[in-house]
This record gives sequence, structure tokens and C-alpha cells, in this order.
Amino acid sequence: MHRHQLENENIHKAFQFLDKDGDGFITRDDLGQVMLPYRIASEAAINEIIDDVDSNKDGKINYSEFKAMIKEEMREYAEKQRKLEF
Ligand SMILES: [Ca+2]
Ligand SMILES: [Ca+2]
Repeated sequence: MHRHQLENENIHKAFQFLDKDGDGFITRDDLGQVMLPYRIASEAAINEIIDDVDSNKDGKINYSEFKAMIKEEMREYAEKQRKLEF
């Protein structure tokens, strides 16, 4: 299997995990169910995450917005790793 395919599959799995009611969008409610019980993030932090990632401003995160966020995170991470190497 190609590395790229594996990457997409993992992103899709993460999306499905976060989309608790399975309607194809990650909403505040979905994130709240995942994060609030474990205190991973506060309600304010969740709102911030949604605002950040929600590029078409419909108040929820669709798969392409989610994917764009992950790719951006991975790019930043790779950059940091590269800087450490030099
Ligand atoms: Ca949902
Ligand atoms: Ca959106």
C-alpha cells in the first residue's frame, strides 16, 4: 500500500472517530463528546478549534476542511523536524 493511501485512510478514520453522530460533519457537539469528559479541551477551546478549521464558516467541519487542517499540522511538524536536524 502506498504511503499516501495509508495517510488518507488514517485521516478518514480520525474523522469518523470525531464525528460521533456520523452525519458527515464534526460539530461542537461531536468535539464536546470526545473532549469534555477527558478534559482534553474546554468548551472555549473547542469553539476556537472549530472557528480555526471551519473555512467556509458554516459552523461545522466537513471532511475536506478536516483534511486541510491535518495536512497543515503535518507540514508544520515536518518543518519543525527539519529545523531540528540542522
Ligand atoms: Ca457529527
Ligand atoms: Ca465548514
